[in-house]
Amino acid sequence: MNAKQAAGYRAADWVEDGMIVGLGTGSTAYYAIEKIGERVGQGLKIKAIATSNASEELAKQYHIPLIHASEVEQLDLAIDGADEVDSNMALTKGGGGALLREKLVAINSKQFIVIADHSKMVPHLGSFKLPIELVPFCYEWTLGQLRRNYNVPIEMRTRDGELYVTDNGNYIADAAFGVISDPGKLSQELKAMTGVVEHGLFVNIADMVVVGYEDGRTEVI
Ligand code: ABF
Repeated sequence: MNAKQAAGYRAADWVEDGMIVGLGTGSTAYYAIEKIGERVGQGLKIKAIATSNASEELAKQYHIPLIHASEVEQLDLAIDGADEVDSNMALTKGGGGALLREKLVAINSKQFIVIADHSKMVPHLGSFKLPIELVPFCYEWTLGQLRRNYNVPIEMRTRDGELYVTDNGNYIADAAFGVISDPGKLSQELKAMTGVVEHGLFVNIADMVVVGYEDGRTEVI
């Protein structure tokens, strides 16, 4: 069992009968969905909302019943990965491009559990480039404003030579801030910018972190 699998499998223990569960995105969330799917196969009765088309397809493979957000007012539990986790449980997310749906699911869940292999635990956020989701309309202007505001390398994410398009039809810029000393302040500044849809800083959103280790151990923070 690898570190991501250990964390993902352990987090599935918090899923109980009757819950509405948010399913995260990424290779760690993959294992949580796998274990939840296994338990659904053994009779666990839940409903779920996926944070990406990829996780939706995976849930369908495991016959995890999916519902639309309009059918519920709140989720009981969301389980998702992260690119970085700092000592205050602030997160960098969005390496997988699903940050907008991930944040909507996380903030509309009674409990948000982050699952991460130990390499994601950092003293300060920022080594991982911060994903910022931009409206396509005149994104060049928004990108220019970001570069002027912060004077750090910010590049548009591409895939196969084209601009990467999120499941929501937006673009992503990845910003190499380096150490982010005040994630809360940066989070508020970015959200105030016209043209910025969302960003990958999750501040004061995580309730718990399940850290996985290569020997299969897990640590709950
Ligand atoms: C997703 O999980 C993203 O927000 C984040 O980028 C990714 C982490 O990837 P992985 O679990 O594959 O390391 O939630």
